[in-house]
Amino acid sequence: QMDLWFTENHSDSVRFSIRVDKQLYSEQSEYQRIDVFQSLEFGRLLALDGYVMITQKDEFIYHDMIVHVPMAVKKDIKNVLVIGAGDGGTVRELCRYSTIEHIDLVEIDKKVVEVCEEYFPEMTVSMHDPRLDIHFTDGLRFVRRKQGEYDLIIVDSTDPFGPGEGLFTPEFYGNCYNALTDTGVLVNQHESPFYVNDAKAMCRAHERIKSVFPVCAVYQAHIPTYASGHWLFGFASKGLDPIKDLDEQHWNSLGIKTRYYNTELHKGCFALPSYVKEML
Ligand code: AG3
Repeated sequence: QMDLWFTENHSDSVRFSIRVDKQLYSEQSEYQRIDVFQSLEFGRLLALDGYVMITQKDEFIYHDMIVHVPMAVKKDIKNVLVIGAGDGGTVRELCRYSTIEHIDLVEIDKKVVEVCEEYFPEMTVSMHDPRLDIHFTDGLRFVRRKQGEYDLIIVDSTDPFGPGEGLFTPEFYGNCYNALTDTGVLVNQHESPFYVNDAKAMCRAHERIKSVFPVCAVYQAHIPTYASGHWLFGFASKGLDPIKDLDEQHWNSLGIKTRYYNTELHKGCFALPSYVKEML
């Protein structure tokens, strides 16, 4: 009986381990270390620089929440910019909307896309959708030259160190503001409020977004394989309100079947624990 474990070092004092059957892939790309494991409980697991990015068992939670929340608030979304997200999960959920005409996916690391196409076929199903243009470049640089053209920007990045660092800077958020239409929405993965270092990163990112966007809200989801299991997303806009502008009837009429998101949960996920509210 093999006893093989994947361990993520959250910090010097917290580790998170998942028993695995075998390691399927491991390589240092130009940007980061990419690992794929096969596990019993979570199916396949993708880690970048040692941190869990997705597992087959719980990726639906993250991708439902990063895509369907903004899509239900603004129903005429046509042009979308996605930054990071090389695993394909976010694009897969976006492509379920026939109203979307075009998606620019900006992923810095081509290797992530290649590895996921091989090991996570259920996540990369839409990576060849005719509406999708993939750009292998730095998202920070890509948004600089964009002006009022996107209805939605989704920042599906790694944590604020390593290749993802630039996607948490004031400059980046300012450029996202400029790249959005007047009714545009920015959604980002907002880190976790629980462990000290994650909470610091979360607060810093939130402060910076708040200094650029008039409407800023934070919503939560339970993601078992991310640090502490309590993960946040940021919703920012030039005016649209994440709850008041939700059109439940409209979204439900689309007939998009989801395993985590629903419009009841949409209203609930913006209600935050008191200790989190105090941090914002
Ligand atoms: N994006 C990474 C979210 C942050 C994970 N951080 C962590 N585990 N410390 C996930 C990519 C899914 N498309």
